[in-house]
Amino acid sequence: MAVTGRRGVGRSTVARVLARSGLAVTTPADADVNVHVLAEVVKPEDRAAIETAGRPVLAVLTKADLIATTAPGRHPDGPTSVARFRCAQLSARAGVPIEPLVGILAGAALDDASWQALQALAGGHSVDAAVRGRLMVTLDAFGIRQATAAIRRGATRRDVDALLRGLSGIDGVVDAIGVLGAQPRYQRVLDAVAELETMAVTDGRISEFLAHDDTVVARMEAAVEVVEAAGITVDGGDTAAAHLRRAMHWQSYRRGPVAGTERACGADIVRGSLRLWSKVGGSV
Ligand SMILES: Nc1nc2c(ncn2[C@@H]2O[C@H](COP(=O)(O)OP(=O)(O)OP(=O)(O)O)[C@@H](O)[C@H]2O)c(=O)[nH]1
Ligand SMILES: [Mg+2]
Repeated sequence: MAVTGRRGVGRSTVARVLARSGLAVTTPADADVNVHVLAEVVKPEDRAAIETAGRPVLAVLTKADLIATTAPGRHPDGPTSVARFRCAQLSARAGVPIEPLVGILAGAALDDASWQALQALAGGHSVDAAVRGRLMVTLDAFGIRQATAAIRRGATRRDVDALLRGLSGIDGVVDAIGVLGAQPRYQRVLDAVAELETMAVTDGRISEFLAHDDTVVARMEAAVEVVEAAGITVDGGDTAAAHLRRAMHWQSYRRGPVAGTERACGADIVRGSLRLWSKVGGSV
């Protein structure tokens, strides 16, 4: 994916945490999905960037912690509920759904010095200005407040790492990218298969690769991601009966009135399911 957005909105932080989550961050020229980073507002240039992207765009409202800390009142649905509400409001202006993110909290686990400082703060002790300054950079006021409150409730270091990660919203962002990326990723698989099929005519190793169990199952998995991104559930059972049932279901699906990609997905799911079925000893 490519990470886009206005200067200073938090692009570098978002790119860093996405890379750490195992996603490939690349230039706009060869990305499948754009992650457009917003902070606080949707400006006309944001709309323009989203509309002219020419590919799926996920808008991310980062610095969601600043919204949580500046909005007045109590937040009965959790500290990031204000940010989620703001995302829903801004979404109409942006023209796409928006996921909230606290980029700084999605990063690495706490180091020893930060953990000790948070424990001290939670216990009502003071910490030296340099350490406190560093905590402000890595967690900001929101992260510090959430972490110290959790420690006072008895949270362990591992609990606090998990809490901060949960509050960051990174998992929601990664899932949403997975959904948007499913179709372009599958298209890449189809393009590669078409090219390999041409090469396989003169190279037996390539036809073996294409016919290999792992290849057939990988094609099915890419196809499953596409149909699941479209909101269709695929039976994930791994018994012979489940594989056969899935094969039959998708065989009738692909014969129905469906578009080209869906037909191709159906074919890949049928082929993968039958291969898995024969591997677990299924027979007619
Ligand atoms: N509170 C808070 N601060 C953040 C968050 N994400 C980034 N920042 C801070 O915002 C500032 C800018 O973040 P960057 O990620 O460098 O932003 P950028 O868009 O790459 O900026 P430029 O490259 O200068 O255009 C830094 O001081 C970050 O620490 C966040 O989720 N919450
Ligand atoms: Mg930057």
